[in-house]
Amino acid sequence: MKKLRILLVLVMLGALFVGCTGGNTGDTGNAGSGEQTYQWKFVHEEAPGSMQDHYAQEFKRIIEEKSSGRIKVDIFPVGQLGDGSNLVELLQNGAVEFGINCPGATATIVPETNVFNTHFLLPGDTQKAREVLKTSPTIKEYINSAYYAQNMQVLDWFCEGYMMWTADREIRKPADMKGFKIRTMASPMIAAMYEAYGANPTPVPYMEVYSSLQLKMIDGQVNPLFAIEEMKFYEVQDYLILSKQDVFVATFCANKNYWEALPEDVKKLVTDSVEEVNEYIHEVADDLNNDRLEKMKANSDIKVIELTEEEIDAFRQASMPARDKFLELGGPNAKAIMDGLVKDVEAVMSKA
Ligand code: 6CS
Repeated sequence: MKKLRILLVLVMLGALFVGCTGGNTGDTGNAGSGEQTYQWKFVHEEAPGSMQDHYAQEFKRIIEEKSSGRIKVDIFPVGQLGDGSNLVELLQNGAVEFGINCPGATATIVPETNVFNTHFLLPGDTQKAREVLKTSPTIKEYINSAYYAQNMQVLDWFCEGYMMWTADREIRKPADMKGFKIRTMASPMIAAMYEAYGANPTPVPYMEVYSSLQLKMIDGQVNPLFAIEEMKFYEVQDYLILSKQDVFVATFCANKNYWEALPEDVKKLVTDSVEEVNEYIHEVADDLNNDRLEKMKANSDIKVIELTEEEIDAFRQASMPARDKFLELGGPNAKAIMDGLVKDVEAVMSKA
């Protein structure tokens, strides 16, 4: 079934880009890579207007401008070519050249990324979390290489905001989560975290979360504020809990073989553009999430719950034993990754 779906997408892509080979649309005839033109497919896992879409649109704008039109980027949001895990496969097998994915979608393909599904690990301040993603030697050494082994070249890491709960009930302490059917992305590490609170984590594809909430097949879900607003989850939930137990981390990657075959000048255009997009995305992240929170408050009667430090701390304590699950799941370097990331976070937090 999965193979059939990939085949269908490949046929669709072939029809869309008939005449193009491997994302290069041709050479005008002069020697050197300077005349080569490119048409790239860029997939992401979210709706138009989302954080990932902002990232993709800004990347397209900058690189098309920097390359004076030699490079064209076509963006495919979630649903057009599949959902999160389908998109990772398209990127791995080179059917698309570039894509954004997250540790929910790569949890079984690159198990090392499950470290980002650990609660209360990255700093609670999103700008500090961003600094960890930018500077962490552990990510470079172990996680980027794990992506590489799966045919993906990591180009950037960024964070989209805190993960927050929506629910059909008030949740202030782990005991309130007993038996709570929370929709999560399909990661055994995420499942272990919610099981530690006594909840019943249930994976559901992103595009089916709204209807599953509406039909009461699940009791709640977890996502950043911008996503809760744009996917309209708040319409079918009574409570929004500002829980902040983890931040949503995203990875921008190229297909490894495609990346390696690109001329150095084109790679540089990409890496220069990525540096600018990383700045941009972290500037818009907090505003986008805050604006969407205000929009939800204005457009619904959802009850917003701000947890106190003590209430958050009770979840922190309850989550700690579940960290060990990463040692089982996170591949041969799991311990080095967990210990290293804890140290990298401490290094960022100890700066003034
Ligand atoms: O919950 C999910 O499945 C999705 N949430 C976001 C914010 N991005 C992509 C992911 O698939």
